[in-house]
Amino acid sequence: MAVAEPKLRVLTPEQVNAFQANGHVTVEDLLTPDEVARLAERADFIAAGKATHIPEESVQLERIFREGEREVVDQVLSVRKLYNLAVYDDQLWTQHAASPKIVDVIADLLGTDDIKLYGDQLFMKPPAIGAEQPWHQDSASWRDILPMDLVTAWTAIDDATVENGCLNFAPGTHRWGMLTRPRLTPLLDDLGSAPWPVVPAPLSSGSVSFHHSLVLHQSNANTSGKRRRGYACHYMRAASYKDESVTDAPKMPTFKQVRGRSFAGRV
Ligand SMILES: O=C(O)CCC(=O)C(=O)O
Repeated sequence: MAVAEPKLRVLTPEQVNAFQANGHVTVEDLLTPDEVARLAERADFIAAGKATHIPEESVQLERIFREGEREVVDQVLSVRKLYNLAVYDDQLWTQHAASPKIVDVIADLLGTDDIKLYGDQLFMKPPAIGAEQPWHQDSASWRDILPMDLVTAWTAIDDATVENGCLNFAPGTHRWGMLTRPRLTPLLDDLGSAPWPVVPAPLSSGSVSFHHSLVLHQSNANTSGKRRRGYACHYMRAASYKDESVTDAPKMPTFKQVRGRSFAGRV
């Protein structure tokens, strides 16, 4: 008997296949210019410290400011990242993290409607000083969440280019499972040469790149004169397990239900 294909809401079977093969896929122009403008305005409002409902721990400055190498002159252009924003900010939750535009794609990629938000990170990557994000697998941090197949929606607020530090992926590496140091080091030495290419994912403002939590990715320092803000929302199956024996994973606020069912005793 033929197995029924899952019904896709917005993606084509080719896009889902590309995600499964490479660990990432881009959806161009998912957001309208108005939606991006609202997101950009909210990002800067929060980065400026004007949103009193956002806890201080959700704001991280670039290292040169954290370590006192340089004094903060412009607060907005000194922030490295803002995180767990949609937990506290209704506007970002409603207009972005829980927006059907984004969540329909996540449902297609996870193959379920039962979805929770793990968290979010708004990478501000300021001009000239925005630091590099080294190669990593997201699930190496979120190692208490199983299965390790969370999906990140990374929305370009500004155009993300090779010059201002767009994401780079090592396609297919999500199929290697969790890469602990002894496995990761030789692979990192070879990345960028055959047969382990590195693929840049430049994005126009309003386009969204979706990536698997085990695919290796990084971004270079922003040495350009242009901003590169990107809002990353991380989604997981509502049926995921939380391994309570893992004590060194990030301490997260209560996970919010995005869509579908929740499950007793799970995340
Ligand atoms: O935006 C960046 O530079 C890094 C993003 C990232 O690592 C992620 O979204 O998982």
